[in-house]
Amino acid sequence: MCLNNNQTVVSKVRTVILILSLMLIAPITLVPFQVTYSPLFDGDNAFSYLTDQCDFGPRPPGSENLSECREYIFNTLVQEGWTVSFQNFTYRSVDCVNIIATWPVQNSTITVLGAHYDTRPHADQESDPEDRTRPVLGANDGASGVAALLELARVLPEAIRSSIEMVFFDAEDSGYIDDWDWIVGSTHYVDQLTSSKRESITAMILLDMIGDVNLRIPREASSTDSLQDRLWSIAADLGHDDVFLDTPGSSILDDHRPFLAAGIPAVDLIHTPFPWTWHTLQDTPDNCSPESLEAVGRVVEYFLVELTASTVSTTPFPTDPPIDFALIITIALPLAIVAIVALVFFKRR
Ligand code: 1BN
Ligand code: ZN
Repeated sequence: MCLNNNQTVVSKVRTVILILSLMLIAPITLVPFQVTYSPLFDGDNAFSYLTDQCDFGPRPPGSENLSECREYIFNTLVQEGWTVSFQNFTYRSVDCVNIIATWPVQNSTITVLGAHYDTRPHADQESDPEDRTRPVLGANDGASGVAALLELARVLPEAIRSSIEMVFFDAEDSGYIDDWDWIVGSTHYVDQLTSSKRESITAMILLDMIGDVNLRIPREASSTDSLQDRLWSIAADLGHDDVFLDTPGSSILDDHRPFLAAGIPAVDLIHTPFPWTWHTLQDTPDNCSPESLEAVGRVVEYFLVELTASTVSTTPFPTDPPIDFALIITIALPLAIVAIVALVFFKRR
C-alpha cells in the first residue's frame, strides 16, 4: 500500500518535471534563426558610383544626360551578373524609362529595392530667380540612392540575389514643373504589375537622399511599421543609430507610395527635414559623404541577408512579429511557477 503510494508520487513528480522541462525548452526553439553576418558594402566604392553619375551633368527626364546615365547603370549591373531590362513609357510626350535588374532565376518571393535616377529640371529652392531656372545636379537627390543600389548589386551574396529586384525609377522629381506629377516612374511600374507578380513582392525599400554629410533618417510616417522596426533595430545593432533616428518623421510623397497603395509593405529611407541643398545648385558631391552611403547600405544589406536566411517561403511583413526573450520570460516564468506549486501540492498529498 505504502509502496504503491510512493510509486504514484514518483510517477507524478516525473510527469510534472517532464512538463516543466518542455515548457522551458519549447519557447526557446521558437527564437528566430540568428544571423551573424559582416556587411561588405563599401562607402568609398559607392561614392565613386555617385560621382560617376554626376559627371554626366544634370539628368532630367528625356535628356541626353539621362540616357547616358541609363547606359552607365545598365553596364554596371550587367558587369555584376544581373539581368537588366528597360521599361519604356511616355509621359506628357517625353520618353521615360524605368530600369529593372533581376537575378537570372527569380525566387517566388522577392524584395524590391528602389531609387530614382532622374534629377529635378529646375533648382526652384534657390533664392536668385535666375538660379531657379538652372537644373539640379542631384548628387544627393538622385545619385545617392542609385549609388547605394549599385554597390549592393556588387556585394550582395549570390545566394540571396534571386530574392531581390532592383528598380531605378525615372520621372520622380519633376513635380509642379510644366504641370508634371511626382513619382511618375514608380506609379507606372506598380500599374504594370500582374497580380501574381504583385503578390510575390513581400517588401519594398526605397533609398532617396541618403548621401548628405549630415545624414539623418527619422521614421517616415507613411512607411510600414514592421519593416521600419526591423531596419531600425539592425541600424542600432550596427551602431548607425546616429543616422537612423528613432523619432517620427513627416509623411513624404515618394516612390514607395504606389507600393503601399497596392498593399505591399514599403519603407522610405529619406533624409528629413530635407537638407539645405535640396532642389538647389548646391546638391553636389562635396556635400555628400561615403560614410553616409555606407551606413544605409550596410543596414539594408544586413536586412536582406537576414530576411532571406530566415524566410522559408511567404512571410508577409506585418504578420511576422519577432519573438524575444522578454516574451519568453513573461510566458514561461509564470507557467513554471504554476508547475512548481502543483508539484509541491501533489507531493504533500
Ligand atoms: C523627394 C526628393 N521628393 C522630391 N525630391 C518628393 C517630394 C514630393 C518632396 C513633394 C516634397 C514634395
Ligand atoms: Zn527631389
